[in-house]
Amino acid sequence: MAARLMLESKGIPYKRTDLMPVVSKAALRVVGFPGITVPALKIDGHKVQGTGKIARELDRLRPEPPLLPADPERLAAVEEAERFGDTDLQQSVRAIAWWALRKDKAPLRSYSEGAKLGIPIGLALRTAGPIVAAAAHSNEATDDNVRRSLAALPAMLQRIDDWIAAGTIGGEQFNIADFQIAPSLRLAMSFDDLRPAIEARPAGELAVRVVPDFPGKTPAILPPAWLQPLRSETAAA
Ligand SMILES: N[C@@H](CCC(=O)N[C@@H](CS)C(=O)NCC(=O)O)C(=O)O
Repeated sequence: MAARLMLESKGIPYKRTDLMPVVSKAALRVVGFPGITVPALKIDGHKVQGTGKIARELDRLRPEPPLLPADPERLAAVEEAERFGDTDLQQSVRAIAWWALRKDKAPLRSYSEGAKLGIPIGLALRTAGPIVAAAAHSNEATDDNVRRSLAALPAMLQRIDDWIAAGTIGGEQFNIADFQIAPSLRLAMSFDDLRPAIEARPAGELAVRVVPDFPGKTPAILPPAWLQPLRSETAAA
C-alpha cells in the first residue's frame, strides 16, 4: 500500500501483483529479486525492494513532488518518523493482525478485496490456514508480543500526533513518513477493537486522508484485559 501510494503521488502508472504471504519469499526469488520482502518493484530496468529504497529511487527518477525533503533538518525528522513507521509501528500492528487471523480466519476474505493474486480468491482463502500459521510464527505474533504491542500503542499514537503537530508529517504534500505510517494505522483501524482509540485523533484522521480506501474488517477479538491500556485513549478521544 505504501509503495502504491508513492507511485500514485508521482503520477507513475504501475501494474500491481499481490503475493501470498510466506510464499512471496520464494516467488520473489523466482522473478529475480535479491531480497525476500515486499514491496518489490521493477522500474526502468531496475529491481528495487523495500519502501525506503523505492521512495528514494522514485525521487531520483521523478523528483516532483519529493518524497524526501531537501532541507537537512526536516529530512532528519522525516527519516526518524519513517524509521518508526517501518519498525515499531508496523511490527506491532502486524503482530496483532496475524494473531487475530490465526484465531479466526473468517475476516481474511474482507482483507483480500481487490487483491491481484493470479489465483481465485476462494482458492487462496481455502488454502490460507498453513500460510496464516507460518506468517503468525515468522511475525512473532505471540500472546506476550501482542499484549506488549497493545500496551505500547497509546505512546506510539501520541508520537504520531506529535509529529503531525510539528509538521513533520500530515502536510499538504505527503512524504515518505506519511506513506510509511498511514497504512499500518489503517490496518490497525480495520480492527473494531482498536478503531475507537485511533479514529478521532490526529493520527487517525491523517491515516484516512493518506489512505482513503483500505480493505478489511475484524470484529472484536482481542481479550478485553489486553485492551485496557487503550481504554483511556478512547475516553480522551
Ligand atoms: N515496511 C517494510 C516492509 C517490508 C516487509 O517486512 N515486508 C513483509 C510484508 S509486510 C514481507 O515481505 N515479509 C516476508 C517475510 O519476511 O517473510 C518496507 O519498508 O519495505
